[in-house]
Amino acid sequence: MSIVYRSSARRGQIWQDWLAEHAPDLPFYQWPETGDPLQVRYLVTWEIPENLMALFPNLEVIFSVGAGADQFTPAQVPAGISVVRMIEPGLMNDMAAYITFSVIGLHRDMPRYLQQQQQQLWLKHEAVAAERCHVGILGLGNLGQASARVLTSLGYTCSGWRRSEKSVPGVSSYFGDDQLPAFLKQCDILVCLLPLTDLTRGILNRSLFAQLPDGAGLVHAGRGQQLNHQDLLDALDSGKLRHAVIDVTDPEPLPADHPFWQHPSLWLTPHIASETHPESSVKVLLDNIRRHQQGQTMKGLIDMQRGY
Ligand code: NDP
Ligand code: OXD
Repeated sequence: MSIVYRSSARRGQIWQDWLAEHAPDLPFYQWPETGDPLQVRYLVTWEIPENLMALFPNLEVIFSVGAGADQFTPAQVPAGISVVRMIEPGLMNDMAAYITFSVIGLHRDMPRYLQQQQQQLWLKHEAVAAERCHVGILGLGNLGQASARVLTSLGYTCSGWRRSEKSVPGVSSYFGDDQLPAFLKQCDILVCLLPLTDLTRGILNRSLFAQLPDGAGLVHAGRGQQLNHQDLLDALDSGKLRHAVIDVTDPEPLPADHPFWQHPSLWLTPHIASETHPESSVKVLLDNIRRHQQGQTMKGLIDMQRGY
């Protein structure tokens, strides 16, 4: 029974060394090495290789190296193969830090102060207390909840929107499409941490922006295809939205002449909000493999029909 890993060599080496010590019964190969293909039960990858089952006829589980698994289409995943995404503390902490940095930046008017610096202008603006700044998180899953925990600890008033009717302490929860308008109308800063599915593709659009308070901020770290670029530009240019922090786009990277690069009301980062940490994630991988070997449910199992 072996693992094949097909992603960054640096992380792969750290995993290989750690697994050699803690799970010597599980041979680990870095692609293009595979060992005996008939022994491969676990594939860790960002993209599914062509002819998957011809390569590894006894494969049982595909692990995404990231938190998202939208890069795998149902057609690519043969029947009977489980797909698991990464839920690990390093990713969660880094995302919470990115979202917190962005929310504080918008709440504390940093885009305006940075502009004032360019103008050599020393001018204070009235500050709004954190409790009066309402942050709404689209997608109250692992990363959304990790972000909400840090934001509420700093005094922000947080709410979240998700599909299932599960509440989170300290966060007002809204569920499903019916409750989306009520959720949106109180968001001074809207954060998107939704997975990409058929239901969330294009969700950040003109009609959604229209339901936010005038002058709201946007922080988008979900997936590029969730955002309509022209609708965002229109909302920023009209003042409907005051500022946006965008970590994910479609395509990535954007072409050189894309207006996001130069827009004064937009901060753009190159999909760096969060990344799987080699040291913490390998423990999660091994825990999941042991669960699988013992017939237990793995953490982060994807429902391919639901899309996340
Ligand atoms: P989770 O699956 O834990 O959370 C997803 C959340 O979205 C859940 O709360 C889910 O609701 C909600 N949701 C999904 N579809 C809908 C819908 N149609 N309507 C309402 N709510 C919905 O995922 P994570 O928190 O781990 O990750 C979220 C996403 O963050 C990833 O899929 C990826 O796209 C992105 N990401 C971005 C990174 C970056 O660097 N920019 C890094 C890592 C991830 P429910 O709880 O009811 O299931
Ligand atoms: C992920 C990502 O899904 O980096 O982990 O976007």
